[in-house]
Amino acid sequence: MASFPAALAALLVATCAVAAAATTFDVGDGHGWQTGVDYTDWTSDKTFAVGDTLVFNYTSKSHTVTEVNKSGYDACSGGNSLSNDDSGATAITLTTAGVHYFICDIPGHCASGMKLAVTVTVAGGSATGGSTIPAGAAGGSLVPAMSGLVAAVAGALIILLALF
Ligand SMILES: *[C@@H]1O[C@H](CO)[C@@H](O)[C@H](O)[C@H]1NC(C)=O
Ligand SMILES: *[C@@H]1O[C@H](CO)[C@@H](O)[C@H](O)[C@H]1NC(C)=O
Ligand SMILES: [Cu+2]
Repeated sequence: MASFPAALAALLVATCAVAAAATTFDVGDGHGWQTGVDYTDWTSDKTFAVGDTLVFNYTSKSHTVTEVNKSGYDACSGGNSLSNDDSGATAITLTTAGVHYFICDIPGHCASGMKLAVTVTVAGGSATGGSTIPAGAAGGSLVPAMSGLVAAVAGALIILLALF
């Protein structure tokens, strides 16, 4: 008969398999956050999920990481920012699905390439990389993630029953 700790470990492994997929992205990789980098190109081979973190690396005060809406992104305007930081090491955890927009608010820098748009999908959801999820539709996309969790917990319980 299996020991209780072994069964508990099986439960933890099955549950964490669903929850532990968060990724940390270094924006621009080796280039960091600066002018002259094509951030659209940088995002093109990546997918971003709720829970992932963006780390912007730059010289403090030389740039800003300013989250704006689409209008601000298109116009390179930080006037109605959702958040703003110039610490030099800005970490943004993506907490909602949809498109998130970031610009540098130093005059001229956004026009010189410092603009980043990331499409964030619900972790474990079925949305594909190229699609755009309107912020208002996030609730519906939670269903696949929740059913995945329910399946994992059910699976763990079956393992527990088999062991005892
Ligand atoms: C941040 O950028 C500086 C200068 O560009 C570089 O020396 C450093 O390694 C970078 N740090 C990280 C964590 O990428
Ligand atoms: C962005 O924010 C501004 C100011 O709050 C607002 O006027 C504008 O309609 C917003 N644009 C979008 C696309 O949400
Ligand atoms: Cu800048």
